[in-house]
Amino acid sequence: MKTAFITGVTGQDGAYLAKFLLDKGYRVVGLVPQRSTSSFWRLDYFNITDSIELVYGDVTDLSSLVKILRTFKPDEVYNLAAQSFVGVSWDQPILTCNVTGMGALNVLEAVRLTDNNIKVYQASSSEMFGEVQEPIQNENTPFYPRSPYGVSKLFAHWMTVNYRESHDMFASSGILFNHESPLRGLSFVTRKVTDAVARISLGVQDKLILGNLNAKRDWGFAGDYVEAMWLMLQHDKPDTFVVSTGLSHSIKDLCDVAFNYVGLNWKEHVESNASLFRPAEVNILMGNSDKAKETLGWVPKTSFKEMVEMMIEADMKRVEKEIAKGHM
Ligand code: NAP
Ligand code: G4F
Repeated sequence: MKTAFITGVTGQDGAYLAKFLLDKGYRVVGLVPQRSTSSFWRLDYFNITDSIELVYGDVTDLSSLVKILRTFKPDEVYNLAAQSFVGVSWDQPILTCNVTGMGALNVLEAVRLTDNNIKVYQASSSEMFGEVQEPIQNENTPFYPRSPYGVSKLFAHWMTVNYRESHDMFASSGILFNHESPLRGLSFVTRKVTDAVARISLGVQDKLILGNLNAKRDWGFAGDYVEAMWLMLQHDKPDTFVVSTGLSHSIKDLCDVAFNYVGLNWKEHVESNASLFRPAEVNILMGNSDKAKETLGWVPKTSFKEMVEMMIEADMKRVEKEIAKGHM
């Protein structure tokens, strides 16, 4: 039986990946930072909390990582831990760089010090493309990050490449474009929209205040994307892969699809407020994942519309339960 160690196991991707690996027969060990905000609701969603061996530790604490690797001797490490909200990265640039950037280096260093045969997956991001240098981004597109988060992810990405080349480690970097699900955090725009659509259609909210409605993203489904992470570590050599759908939609398109699903007109409910604009925006992202398709056999299965509708269905159920409990 293979053992996988996942940092960020309590996050969106961590939960989908843990479920995916458990279904494949893996022993799954998950890192849990010891602080009051940690919650297992996403693992509970799949009913897998008790199937994972949860251990306290923190990616900013190298010693905790070394101890865990020595204890559990994993075959594969998936570094998903991050301060992953781009907007907050301007308010907490140092924390973001410590967790998202240095945290990744700590994971690589822990593997090098413990057993450099362990395969490592680094969760890189399309935010590294930032102010895009080519209309469609692939593995050869130059990077131009626009946020402290994007800069810290670029540091982590290049460290992954460097450990691959310097220490002969199996360290792969997945440059994943935005991916969403019913387990997405409420601060991200897709979930903010689908949650509001549920509340507005159930009569407990009227307006939705967003920031820049013209930004465009290449949005996929998290459940599809975790398979690509796993495939990267099953490949015969470590490498860098873009994972995307190849289609880009604006926030307006997102609102249109989401409000339409419940028979509402988004223009009657959505307002744009400049206070929610970012200091430096990533205006458009659109990825080319041909390399992942040709090398790993990976293709996205879920359409943008299916993904948005899945999120609204989940939010409707959750908000209905909240209303029934009188929590509104
Ligand atoms: P997420 O839901 O925000 O999950 C982040 C995880 O990191 C949480 O489990 C969080 O724990 C954990 N974490 C935060 N600080 C930590 C620390 N100091 N030590 C250990 N764990 C810590 O993010 P996600 O959407 O699942 O994304 C997974 C990874 O992929 C992240 O690295 C993200 O930057 C990257 N990524 C995401 C996307 C996307 O569209 N989702 C695209 C490209 C790349 P708590 O629950 O306790 O806060
Ligand atoms: O949903 P977002 O916050 O995601 P963003 O910034 O693209 O980052 C996500 O995807 C990255 C991959 O490219 C990940 F690496 C990262 O960890 C995260 O998962 O914002 C998407 C767009 C932005 O252009 C933002 O300005 O939506 C725009 N937006 C407009 N109004 C808003 C809002 N974003 C948020 N969060 N909230 C708004 O009210």
